[in-house]
Amino acid sequence: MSTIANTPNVLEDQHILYYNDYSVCSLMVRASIALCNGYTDKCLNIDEQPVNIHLGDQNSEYFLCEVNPKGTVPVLTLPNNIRGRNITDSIDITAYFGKYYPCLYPMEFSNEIGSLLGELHAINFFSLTYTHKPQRASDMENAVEKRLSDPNISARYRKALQFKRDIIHNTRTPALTVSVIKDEESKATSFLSKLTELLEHTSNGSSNTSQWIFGSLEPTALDAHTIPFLARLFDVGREDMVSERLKTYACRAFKTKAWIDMMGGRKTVFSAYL
Ligand SMILES: N[C@@H](CCC(=O)N[C@@H](CS)C(=O)NCC(=O)O)C(=O)O
Repeated sequence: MSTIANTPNVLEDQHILYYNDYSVCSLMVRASIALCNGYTDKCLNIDEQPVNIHLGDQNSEYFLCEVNPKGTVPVLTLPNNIRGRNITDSIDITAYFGKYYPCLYPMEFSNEIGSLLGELHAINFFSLTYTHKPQRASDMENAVEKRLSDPNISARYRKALQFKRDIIHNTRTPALTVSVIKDEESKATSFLSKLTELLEHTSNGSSNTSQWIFGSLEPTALDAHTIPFLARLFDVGREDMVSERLKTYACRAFKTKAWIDMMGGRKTVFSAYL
């Protein structure tokens, strides 16, 4: 896997998508394109660059100082190297893709999609994923501390690493306490029950055979973000949180060529934390 050490060569109209195969938010944005390919004739030039977040590539000087100070993936850079305009959040990246893939936000559902995506991303995925793997948080802290212990790093890099360390302290380590995990589970349950209702509404008493949440012919942004989330819940043994209706929905989605090609048989969680 590549290390993010140097400024990549970028074509004029090219976007770069920094991602990781085991990052649920990266899978959400990649699914936004993968599921919708074939439903657009517009072309989006994207160079997909893997970032090995388990080896710490997101903590490199280049990544923290030039790509994303939060040291997270996914990140989308815009064409012509517009500095300081990288998109560093998966909801915003999918919204940007919506200009090229209108099926992601059909007009009649776009408000509901926005509000449900907000609800999904208010869930701390870290709490649900690493519930029984607290070493993930300490591994992250140690990786940053190790880089900070090098006396020869530049002042800007030291500052960036200290900022990243604060993020880990504030958002990762506390996410694994019993009470926070409980809160995140109940947020997830509430989100999932809304999806079950929507799917029941779509399939009940109508001849609609669409496989997607809103019964549309094409997948929306809500499908693109929900499918990786469900895959993640299954991978960490949380299938008991998922209704039968949602399981049927997920199984159908996992059989699409787009999903199979994107996942290449991988789980959504890095093997060391399974
Ligand atoms: N709100 C962000 C969250 C991004 C995020 O937390 N990414 C995780 C992977 S899913 C990451 O990069 N973790 C590595 C790290 O924090 O060092 C989004 O939706 O894109």
